[in-house]
Amino acid sequence: MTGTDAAASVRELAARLVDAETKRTPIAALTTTCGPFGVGTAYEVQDAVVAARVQDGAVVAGAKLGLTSAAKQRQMHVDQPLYGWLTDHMALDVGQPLDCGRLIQPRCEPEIAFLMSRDLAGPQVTAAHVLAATAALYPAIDVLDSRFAGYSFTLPDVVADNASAAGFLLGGQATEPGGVDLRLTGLVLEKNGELVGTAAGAAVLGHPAAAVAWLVRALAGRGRGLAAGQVVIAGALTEAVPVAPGDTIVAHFDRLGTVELACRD
Ligand code: 0L1
Ligand code: MG
Repeated sequence: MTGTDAAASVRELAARLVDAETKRTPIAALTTTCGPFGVGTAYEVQDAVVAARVQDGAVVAGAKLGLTSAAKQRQMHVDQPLYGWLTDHMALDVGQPLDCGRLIQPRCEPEIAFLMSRDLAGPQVTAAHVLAATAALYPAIDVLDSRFAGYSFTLPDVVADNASAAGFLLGGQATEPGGVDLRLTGLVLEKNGELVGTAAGAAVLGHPAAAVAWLVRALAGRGRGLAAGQVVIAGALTEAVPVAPGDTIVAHFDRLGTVELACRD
């Protein structure tokens, strides 16, 4: 394939994903209908998907990590983390319900969010650098919505699909990172008042800040980094929970506070 053909096919794959999201119509996994492609190509498709949203007026608000816990990797049958991008259009405010009517097959999962106080980039960044560049930590809920029918995909598919990004909510309590050992941060997750998950921060690649450091190093490989003011959600502590109108998800984090999301039509 020539460089021009490859670029056209990246654009074509991205257009299918944008169309699926816009029309709320799931599609078959790209690797089944278009043939296999690698994770490198998948990130190019992801970039094209995000660029299309920016073209429509969205602003990149930060990044998300995915598949950072053994529970999520098992659930999705993959063996490595991934990242995607958050836009301002995905942001939910405290008390704002999730409009399920705009989504295909929404799921929610509890995460720890980092608000960056300064730019951070480079191939040697560690968890310590991440914590030093963090203004505040928040309890967060990641709203996922796979554009693939049956939530069925390979790692390149879900990378191309911008890590199933659909929404994110930060809780109302901001905590300075100094003095909090995020490995030991306990989590209790409830759906409609029933316990559906428990975990500790160490479920996220050993330490949520280490997960963000992995992201920064991965971005460095593509000549990119994080910017001051961006939010990073570091990856789920538990499996994702399917949600429908009428459901309420509450994530209680030790020290970091509680975040609650009501789902409506
Ligand atoms: O946030 C995530 O873990 C993204 C991974 C995508 C797989 C999923 O949709 O659960
Ligand atoms: Mg997530």
